[in-house]
This record gives sequence, C-alpha cells and structure tokens, in this order.
Amino acid sequence: MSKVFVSGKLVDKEQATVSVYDHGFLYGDGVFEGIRVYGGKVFLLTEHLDRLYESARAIRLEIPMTKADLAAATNSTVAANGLSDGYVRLVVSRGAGTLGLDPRKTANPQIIIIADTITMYPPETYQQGLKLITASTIRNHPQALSARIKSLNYLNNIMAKIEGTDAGCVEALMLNHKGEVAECTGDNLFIVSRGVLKTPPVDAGILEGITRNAVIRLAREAKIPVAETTLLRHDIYVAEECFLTGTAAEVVPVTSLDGRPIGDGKPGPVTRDLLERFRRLTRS
Ligand code: PXG
Repeated sequence: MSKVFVSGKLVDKEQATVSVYDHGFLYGDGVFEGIRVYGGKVFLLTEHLDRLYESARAIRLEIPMTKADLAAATNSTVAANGLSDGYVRLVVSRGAGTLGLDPRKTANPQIIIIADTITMYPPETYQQGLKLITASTIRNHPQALSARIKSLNYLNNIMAKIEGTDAGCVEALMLNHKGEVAECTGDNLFIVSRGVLKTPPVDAGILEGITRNAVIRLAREAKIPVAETTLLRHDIYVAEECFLTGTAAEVVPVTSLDGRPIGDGKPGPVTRDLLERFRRLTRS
C-alpha cells in the first residue's frame, strides 16, 4: 500500500485527503513540483525545493516547514514506499478557508508528498522522436501570471495539451504573447541551429525547467555552443534538430512541427548525444 505524506505524517493512500474547502482545490491556489527518483535517490532535490519555495514566495504563500525538513520528509516518503525509480509530487496548497478568494481567510497550508511510479513515453519515442503541433492557445501573459511559478493552476497548459491530443500529438508547442516560441505544455524546447544549441530565454515567459538547466550544463561540459535566445517558429522549421526536456519526458527528440519534418526527420546526432549524457547522469 502506497504511503502519502499529509498533515505532517505518512498515511495510507486511501486515507490521504484534503478539505474540499482547500483553496488549492477551489481556486488552484497553491504550488507544486514534480521530481524524479533514480536509483532510490531524489534527483536534483535542492533545485526543485528552491523552485518550490520561490513559487510559493511569488504567490505570497509561506510554506510552514523549513527546506531542510521538507527535504527530509521527501526522502523518508520515498524510502517508505520502497521506490527505486519513480516520481515525487510535492504539493503545497493555501489550505482550507471560506468560500471567497481572500487568502487571509484560510488557515494551515497543506504540504503533501506523493511518491509513486511514472508512466513514461514508450522506448520507441526516444528512438523515433515525436511530432508536435503549434497550439493556438498562447502561454499565459507573464504579467497575468508568471510562467516561472509552478502553480496548481495548469488550465493554460491543459487547453494547449487538448489541442495537441486532438491532432494526435502527445505534446504541443506554445507561443508567447509576442508570437515567439515559449515552451511545450509540460516540457522546455531546444533546437540545434547551425551547430548551436538554442533554447528560449526565461523571459520568453516559460518555466525555468530543471531538466533544461541540467541539459545546458551537460552541453557546456561537452563543449557544444549554447545560446538562450528568442526563437520564432521559423527557427524550428529550418532547424537541424529539435528536442524537449522535462522531468517526465527527460530528453525526447522531436522530428516534426505542424507536419513539417525537422532536419532529415530523424533524431539528430546532438540530440542523441545529449540524451545519452542525460541517461549517464541519471543512471550512474
Ligand atoms: N514547462 C512546463 C510548463 C512544465 O510544467 C517543464 C517545462 C519542464 O520542467 P522540469 O523542471 O520538469 O524540467 C514543466 C514540468 C506532470 C509533470 O505530472 C509536469 C512537469 C514535470 C513533471 C511532471 O504532468 N512539468
């Protein structure tokens, strides 16, 4: 039986509940992280905790636990579930309150830690690559809600995801309010253009992905030139290679956008090299 950390203790999955008055449920008022577990170890836990506390600060939610205590609780939840390879979902919600937006009328932010397995793309996807379409739903305007906040309010991404699945794609490209490339619904995007690895900068209105940052580090170590630079859809259409990064997807090749093949329509050498380096990093 899976154990979930809720209200400061580990309980059976069936007993792990929060109030229907919780503003996380009523308004999407809360923040979360999705983290991988490789070989029993929580991957890049410090980076994920830093982002969680930043997201919380950005929405003016004080997490009633220190980072060190939350790290320890995360590790013990993983251990209690005997997980070797899996996935951790950390959720901090505003807590139960009255019916009304006012966060001052809530009490007890809830800290929830779920440690479970994750369904990944089938192995073929990593060999053959996946197809993308551009969603007509643009990413949230950064002045409406910063994409840097990993909030419980994912409807913007879900609407774009539905457009993708309607078109037979497992991911969809999202542009920002300026028409520039932002990211996919749950993954960051990279291209290889004239030998340079390029990805949109954080100020394109994207989530600063932890896998994105790890891949940038791996590329620099491999002496591959990297640029965080504004990208247009045109740049993807004419790129040599394209791939996505994310906690769930890891590094996954993209072979077409809007029905147009990218490069020769197969995962390229830089993509395969970085995918291999990422596997070595996580499986070592
Ligand atoms: N952009 C968005 C909008 C995301 O939600 C990423 C990029 C990649 O970030 P990381 O830090 O993971 O490299 C994400 C991450 C899920 C799930 O359960 C979603 C994400 C991560 C893990 C699980 O759908 N999104």
